[in-house]
Amino acid sequence: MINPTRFLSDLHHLRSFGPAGVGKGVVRPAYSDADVAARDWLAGRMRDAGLTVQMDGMGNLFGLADAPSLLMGSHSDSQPEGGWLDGALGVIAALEIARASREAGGPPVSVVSFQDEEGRFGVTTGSAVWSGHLGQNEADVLTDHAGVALGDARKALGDRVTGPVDPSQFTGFIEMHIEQGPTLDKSGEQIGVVTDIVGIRDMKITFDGQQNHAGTTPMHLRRDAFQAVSAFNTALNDRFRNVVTPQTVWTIGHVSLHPNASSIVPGRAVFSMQWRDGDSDRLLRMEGIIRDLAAQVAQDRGLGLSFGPLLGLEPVAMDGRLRRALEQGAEAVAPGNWRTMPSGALHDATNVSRLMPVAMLFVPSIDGISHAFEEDTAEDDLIAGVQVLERAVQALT
Ligand code: HGY
Ligand code: MN
Ligand code: MN
Ligand code: MN
Repeated sequence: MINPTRFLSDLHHLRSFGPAGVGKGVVRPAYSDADVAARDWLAGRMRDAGLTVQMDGMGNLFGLADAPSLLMGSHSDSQPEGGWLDGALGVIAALEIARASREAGGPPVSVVSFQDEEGRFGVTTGSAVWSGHLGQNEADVLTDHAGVALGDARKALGDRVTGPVDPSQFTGFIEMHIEQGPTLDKSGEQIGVVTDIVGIRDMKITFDGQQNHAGTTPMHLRRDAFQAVSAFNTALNDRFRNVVTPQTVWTIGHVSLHPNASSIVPGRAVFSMQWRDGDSDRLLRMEGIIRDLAAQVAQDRGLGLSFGPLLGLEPVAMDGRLRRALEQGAEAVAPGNWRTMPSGALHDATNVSRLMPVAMLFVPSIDGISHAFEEDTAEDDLIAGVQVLERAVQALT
């Protein structure tokens, strides 16, 4: 039987690594001191649970049960301003299931905390490398917004790295997560069983203009890199209108201006362009529009233009057998009070689906808020989710 007190106690303990303030979220980006310290603590909890600890070169942390086993988990890194449950919930829920199953003489369950799911260096880079979607050499040259290379950042792992972890020992992967959107919170349902996960594209774009004096340079002579970003964004929303659906989303979430001073016409703007949809063809059409429009804006304004590497993941469907086990568990724990739903957020399960069957379970996010310090979920819902996992694991053996 799962132990809700032990589960909640560990979940709150993980929150103490990189705390943003009392009762708030966390600041625990991949390879930060807080992230590495959290992995050390998690490794100890895995050992306490009788699991064999291994860490691969990316910092993906595994607690291994006897093979073959089911793998469960998520990630313990956070966004630069992250909630306390995003990723952490799936890792601690997996730990509780592994412990409970072992105590009851049940099926072996292994646990994982993937590294850099939140994309300090790209898109879900830890599980992307483990699954073979991204080569280690390709990953190592990816840089964060400060220009730090992943290959340098991961040196923070030191001698914790034990070596590669063979995926063939796992029979499937189940990831529990908060929904991170408003659907369950609005409907009042307690559980979401995921049908599929959206696809994503992410690319840095750079406009190079002419840095100049903000007082003396007439407007018509400027080659202002920020004005170009602004014009691009406005025109993009218009150009997308006939291509997108209500489920399509796109975001410019990071802009860096050089030299970023009030009295200087910005000479350079580097910004992130991210877009998501459940249809790969639509993602491709959007890419074409982005590239064409950026080229047009650059040409009209006499600016240089360059694109960074196009990162991305395809949409994926969940495995039918694992999904049915979660659905039966949901009906037993929350009769008539659950639904099936797609995921608009990305998850490590997308990468892991290259290696084995995967499925995902959601619990509600209060007010649909995530990737923000306010992110939270009712305790009853957290526990209900772990109870669904427990039933699913029993049904799968
Ligand atoms: O952005 C995402 O969907 C994920 O939380 N990294
Ligand atoms: Mn997450
Ligand atoms: Mn996230
Ligand atoms: Mn001056």
